[in-house]
This record gives sequence, structure tokens and C-alpha cells, in this order.
Amino acid sequence: MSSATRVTSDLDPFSPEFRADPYSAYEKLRSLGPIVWLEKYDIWAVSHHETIIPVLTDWETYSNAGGGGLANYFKEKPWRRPSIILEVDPPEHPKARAALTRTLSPKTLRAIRPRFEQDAAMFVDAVAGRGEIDAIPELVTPYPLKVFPDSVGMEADGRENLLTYGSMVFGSFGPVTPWYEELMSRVGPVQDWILAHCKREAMLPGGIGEMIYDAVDAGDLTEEEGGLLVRSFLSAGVDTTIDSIGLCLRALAEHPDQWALLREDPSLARAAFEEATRYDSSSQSLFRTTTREVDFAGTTIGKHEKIMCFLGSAGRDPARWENADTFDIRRRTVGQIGFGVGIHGCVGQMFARLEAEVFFQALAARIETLEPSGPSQLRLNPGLRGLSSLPLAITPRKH
Ligand code: OVM
Repeated sequence: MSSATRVTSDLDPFSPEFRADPYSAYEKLRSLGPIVWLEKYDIWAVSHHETIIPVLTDWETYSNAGGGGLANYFKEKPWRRPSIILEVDPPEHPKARAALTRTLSPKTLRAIRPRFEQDAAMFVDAVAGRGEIDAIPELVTPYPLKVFPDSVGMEADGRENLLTYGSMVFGSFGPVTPWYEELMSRVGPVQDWILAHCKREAMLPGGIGEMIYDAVDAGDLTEEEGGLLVRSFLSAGVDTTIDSIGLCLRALAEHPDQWALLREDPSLARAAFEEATRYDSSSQSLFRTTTREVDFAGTTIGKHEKIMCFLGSAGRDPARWENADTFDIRRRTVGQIGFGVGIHGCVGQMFARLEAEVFFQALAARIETLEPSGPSQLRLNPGLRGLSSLPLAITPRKH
């Protein structure tokens, strides 16, 4: 039976207070029930591990074509041509998904790993003797910003445009604010630069960008689709990993016992990253839009309404996780959904895991002590959780 009553809340998931401490807000949201109306934005919020999964896996009811963020593409014009993998449903989605899955294959990852290792070692070595660093600009950001475009096969000049474009892409997931408007005042030249670097002629040989154009030549994709899939790489491949590696690094710095475990046994690097993705994911929320009126746990949701799914809350849901608020790199993390789940689950997740694993192994092999030396700062982007600053005191490992 559907009911006319809905639980409402005045919580604002994009407010500075909510973003500064989302985990207390999630506790509140979860206590209000399986689905809550957020009156500030006229959207629904789902925050339990158990109820997010059915939303994310029922793509017929909960569409991605309405847009990945707060904006409702069934009612508003998108700011850019929609992504052909993120902002699309079946039957169009599987073709793009398959092309990216093939490109980001285990074989590709095996070939790339040695280059990740070399670059991770280089960036850690560059700071190991410095004593105090701001780990975000000096250690974390440079690594994905080199290894990802290198993997795509992108020229070295102008890569800072990737950070600006990523801010625009993920900024567009949130509300229109002065911060967003100021950022978007620069959209023209940045978007032109990105689109030029998605073209076949821009791909250096041997990269995953070239592999996309091989799929075009094989007849799997049109030339235009090829360019749009490279655009997806450039949209979703850099900020996400910078933020997730940064949050994992902060979790390790704030939990000396966990850092000690990793330092003693660098093979825990992958597990540490997985746990950080449960504990403090860079993707705290994803949106879906209903394709029809639907009864959700006794509440009627109208057609073309937006649902904000809090992955970050699922990771802390005590109904699913024992000691959910404890960062424990030896935890059994199977089933964590910090990368999403279903047909739109992160297609780059194995790439991200490899990048992070190699990074934290390099760190554990070279750094002895790692402690916060000042307050960290969140970055402003509403579409991703990440840090702009992480002051650390570090000492090199003696061999
Ligand atoms: C894309 C895209 C952009 C942002 C995020 C994303 C989380 C995909 O352009 O395909 O996935």
C-alpha cells in the first residue's frame, strides 16, 4: 500500500555543515526511515545500505538519463552533451560500457602497473626527506595527474585543464552556487581544450585512448562515440582518484595503529584502500531519476523525481557493518559500495584500486612515521568528497 505521508527533513546535503560532518547527518537521515524527502531541493534521500542497492540495480525504474547530479535532465537542459555511459540507460548503455570494460581490462592493467610503480616511487621519494608537507598538492595530486593522462596517451602540456574540467563535471552534480557560477564562467576555453584532446589525432600511441579508437576502427563505436568515451576518461579519471587516495592517506595518518600495520606489511595496501572506500568514499552520493510512479517501502514516489543515494552512508550503516565508524584495514570489506553497484558501478574501479595499491605500497616502503601536523581541509566541490589540504609530518624509512 502506498501512503500520502512522507517523512521530510530540512537537512541540506550541500551545506558546509553537512559536508564537514556528513556521518552525523547520515545517522540522522537513517533514523528517519528508508526514504526521506529533502525539502530544500525537492528530492528524495536513501541512506541505508539495504535500500540503496535495489535503487542502484533497478535501472528501469531508477534511470541515469535524468543526470548524475541534482539537475533533472528530464526537465532541464544539461550543461554539456550528456555522457554516453553515465547519463544513459539500456539499451544504449551496454555498448559504451562494454567498450570501456574491454579497454580497462586486466591485461591493460598488468601492462600499466610498472609505470605506476615507477611514478609512485618518484613522487614519494621527492617528499620523503622533507619533514613537513602538504600532502594533497605536494604528493597526492601529482600522481593521478601524471599516471592517468599518461595511460590515456595525452601530451604533457596543459594537464591542469583536467583538474578544472573535473571540477566542472563534479560541480555540476550540486546546486548552482556563486562558487559554481564563478567556475563555469571559464567553461568555454576549458571545454574546447578537453574536446580537442579527445580526438583521434590527440592520442599518443600505446594508450587506452588509442584503444578506444581501435574499437571505432573495428566498427564497435562511431568516431563521435569514441571521442565521447575519451571525454568520460578525462571527466571521471583524475579527481576521483586524487580524492580517494587523499582520503585514504588522511585515514591512515589519523589512525597510527592502522598505519603501523600497513608499514609492517605493505601487501595490505589494497585492503587499506578498500576499507577507506567504505569508511570515507570520494563518492558520497549518486542520483537516480524515476521513470514512473513507484511505491518505495510504503511511500509513493512520483514520476521523474530525483533520488539522492548516499553511498557514504551505506558504508557507515550499522545494520550492515560491525563498528561501522572504525577504520580497520583488516576488515572484511566485501560488499562495500563506495564505487557504486549495478550497471553504472564505477567502470574504472580496478584501475583506481591499482593506482592506489601501488601508491600506498610505495609509501609504506619509504615512509616510517606519518602524522597529521595541522588541520586538513575539505575541497569545495559538492560532487566529490576530497581534501584540498592535508598537512603531514613524515620521516623516511631507514633501510
Ligand atoms: C562521464 C562521467 C563524468 C563524471 C562521473 C562519471 C562517476 C562519469 O563523463 O562519463 O562517473
